[in-house]
Amino acid sequence: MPIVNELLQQEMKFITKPFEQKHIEGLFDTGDTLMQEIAISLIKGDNSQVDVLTKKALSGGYNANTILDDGLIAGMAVVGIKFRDNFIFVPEVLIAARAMKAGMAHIEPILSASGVEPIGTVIMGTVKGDLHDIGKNLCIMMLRGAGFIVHDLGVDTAPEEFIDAIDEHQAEVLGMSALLTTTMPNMGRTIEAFEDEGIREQVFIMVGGAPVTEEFAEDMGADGYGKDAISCVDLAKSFYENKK
Ligand code: B12
Repeated sequence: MPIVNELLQQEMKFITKPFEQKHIEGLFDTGDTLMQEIAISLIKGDNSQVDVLTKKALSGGYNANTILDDGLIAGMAVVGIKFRDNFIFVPEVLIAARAMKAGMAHIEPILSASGVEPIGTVIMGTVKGDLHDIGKNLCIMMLRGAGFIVHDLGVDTAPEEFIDAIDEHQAEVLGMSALLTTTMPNMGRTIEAFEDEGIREQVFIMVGGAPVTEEFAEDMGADGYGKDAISCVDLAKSFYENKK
């Protein structure tokens, strides 16, 4: 199915690389008009419209994950490419991020409302020097929805803060997020800090974020790499399952 929303079609002129055109078209291939409206509202940074449309979708029976993937994340993918290629700048991205949060505010209670016995405690944070938190927050929503207790350390988190939180909450799983190639090495530095404290073996460390790869994660000594929020949950679950 094609991109049916006219404004969204116009956005395709900003996507110049053929493989990215294919990728973006693939994100909208269900041809769902409401999901495309949510995406374009996010791209335009219209947070009140994202708020209204997300509520409309939920009351119309759309699944929270569908809205997240086919509306909000798909829209953010376009924003990312426009930002990288200098069609938009930091203020526009911040406005789009605010719109994303307006949608996520309705989705979070649904994804978090599992009511099951907690599986375990996870500490999550974005590494030192990095202010990106949308992906981390999505992971946290999904982890809570899957039955984990999650302590969110926010952004720009120093190695000692991760160590203190693990100690304070007696957590066994740590998740670090990084979105910048310049801050990715801070994941490795955090792992070294755990080694220096002699507590590396007590903690399962998982990492993620758009520029992070499986290979990079392995090289710096992480226990797991997740490409999205679903794999983040799978990783945390696998740790507890292997412990049994
Ligand atoms: C939104 C955004 C911003 C916003 C952040 C707002 C916020 N509250 O987060 C603002 C405007 C503040 C911003 C600032 C900057 N940004 Co920026 N930003 C983005 C953008 C467009 C989207 C990121 C995003 O939210 N994606 C959507 C989420 C859902 O995806 P995600 O984060 O990857 O998370 C998913 C997975 O990776 C995974 N995951 C994430 N974390 C974890 C953790 C674990 C444990 C696991 C298992 C999985 C996992 O699950 C998530 C859900 O599926 C990206 C482009 C892009 N496409 O990535 C650029 C991008 C990351 N930014 C970039 C840059 C350069 C900057 C700035 C340096 C710009 C500047 N000149 O000031 C600053 C840096 C500020 C800082 N110190 O951090 C570059 C990075 C380039 C590079 N190679 O390092 C990018 C790639 C844009 C580009 N193409 O050039 N940015």
